[in-house]
Amino acid sequence: MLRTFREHHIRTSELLDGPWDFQKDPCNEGLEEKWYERFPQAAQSMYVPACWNNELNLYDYEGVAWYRKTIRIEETQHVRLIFHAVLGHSDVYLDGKHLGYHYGGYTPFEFVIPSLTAGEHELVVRTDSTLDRLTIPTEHVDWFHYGGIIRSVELQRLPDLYIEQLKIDYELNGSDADVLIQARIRSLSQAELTTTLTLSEGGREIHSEQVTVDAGQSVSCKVRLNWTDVRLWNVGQPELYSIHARTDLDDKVERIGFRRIETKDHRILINGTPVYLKGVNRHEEHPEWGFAFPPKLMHKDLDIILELGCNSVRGSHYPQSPYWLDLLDEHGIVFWSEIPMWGAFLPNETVSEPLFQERALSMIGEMVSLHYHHPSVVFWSVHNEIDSRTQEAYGMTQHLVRLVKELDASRLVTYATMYPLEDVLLPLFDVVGINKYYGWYEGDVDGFKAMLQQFHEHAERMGAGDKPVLMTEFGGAGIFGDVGWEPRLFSEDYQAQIVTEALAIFRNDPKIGGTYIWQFADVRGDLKSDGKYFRDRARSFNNKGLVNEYRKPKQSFREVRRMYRSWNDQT
Ligand code: ADA
Repeated sequence: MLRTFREHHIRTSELLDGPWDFQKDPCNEGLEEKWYERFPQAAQSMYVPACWNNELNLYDYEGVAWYRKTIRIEETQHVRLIFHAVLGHSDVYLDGKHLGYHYGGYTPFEFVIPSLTAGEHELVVRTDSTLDRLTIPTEHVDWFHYGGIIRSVELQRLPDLYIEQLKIDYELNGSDADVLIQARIRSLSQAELTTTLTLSEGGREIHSEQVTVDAGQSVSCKVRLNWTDVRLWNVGQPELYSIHARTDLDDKVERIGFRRIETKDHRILINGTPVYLKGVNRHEEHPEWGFAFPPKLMHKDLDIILELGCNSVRGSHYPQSPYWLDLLDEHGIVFWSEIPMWGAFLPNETVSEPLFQERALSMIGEMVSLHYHHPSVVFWSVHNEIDSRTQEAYGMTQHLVRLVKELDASRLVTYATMYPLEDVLLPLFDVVGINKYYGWYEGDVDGFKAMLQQFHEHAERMGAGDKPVLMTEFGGAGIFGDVGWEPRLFSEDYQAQIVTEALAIFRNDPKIGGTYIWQFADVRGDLKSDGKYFRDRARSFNNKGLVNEYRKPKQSFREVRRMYRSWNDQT
């Protein structure tokens, strides 16, 4: 299931999920040997969506792998193929012809194939999960180097005139909304065609017009409406509106929520009211599924996060599934969305590389377009822990922030810094996130107090003293089941102690607007026996979860639940 609601009532689609033929290509011979025309015999079967690393004998395979699926088309028709997420580089071929290339990992890409003839067709995907110095993330990243087609592949059937995009924007004035609905209708026909575009909300028609589209062209229809007394979406008050666009033979549903986001006095305001963000960092990862995280488990994650008393989640460190965001929309939970630029070991030269920047920009564009209508998304984050002390970082960040603002001026632009006291990027952002691990990687928990005092002074000097500051990462490892009489390193007791002490410090600092504990659940780490990074990751996991990888609570979970539940949502 891709969404919690139906996106189409007229347009038909099917998921190509299930077993595909699979062949790894460790020596990268497939291109030369034209596997896109002649797929090798020895292929094994691989379930889509999945990470191949979860299958036997493929645990640490990083590199090129090929997938093939034969599809049957009953009658000649226009087809839209959507790959909802494939890790790394992907090349897609249909009947031996190259449809296109995509680089990314957590956002969809698509191909429209006009008049695909009735009969059988061979769909081949070449993927490459290799991480290097110019990929995002680069090769040194603190999560497992998974590969594969991690979200569904969808085949939609399109009529001659189809709704290519439905975009909804609004300006709020109190509880009145000036709504702008834009529907782009594209023609796949050789002739001029006319259709009726109808818009409705909650079953009530709100607009109708005739639209004529020239052969092979598209038309953008803009509809402005004034709605009075809209029900506002808020934390814990998930008021949602579904807008249904219909043409004679096609349709599309988008769901929105009305809310206004601002910052004032170091706080995030939603609809004019300050919200203190009680959050966790969540990887969309599980040892059995990797990043191909099934919807059923999203419900469980949500239940646990609600039980914990959270009102916010940071989607560390990549755009998470629309199904997950639907759930957050439906429960009034604030979400932080980010691209997978993970910088703790990112060399400065990489930051200035045009290809690296180009990839970052396209990932931002795709993230914003994927999550645009979710009211839960309050923050767009452009990077995590890059060396934010340098002019190179400043140069790149300016481009990234400018793009986000152009694409969406209604939300807050942010990032997470690991160099709060020397950071030169502060003035570029609406909100600053700080990642620090006193009590774990450095000193003891009390170190937060002095650091924050110095940070606030630094922010003042940089002209950024009025911005909200969120503690976006802090915590320590606790191995599930390791409990005792004294809080030793790696015990549940020690983890619970440093997390709760840190939370108490942050709650007493009026300039801190919220906390995101690192992290919700334990996740697989990237450990190499010959590598120098992440050597402290016992069991090959990052063990800083409040719950373990199977979502069993540690002592820290119970302690944080006690604190988060006793804190007011407002300040
Ligand atoms: C960083 C990083 C996280 C994780 C964490 C840790 O702050 O952003 O992804 O690696 O440190 O556990 O050390």
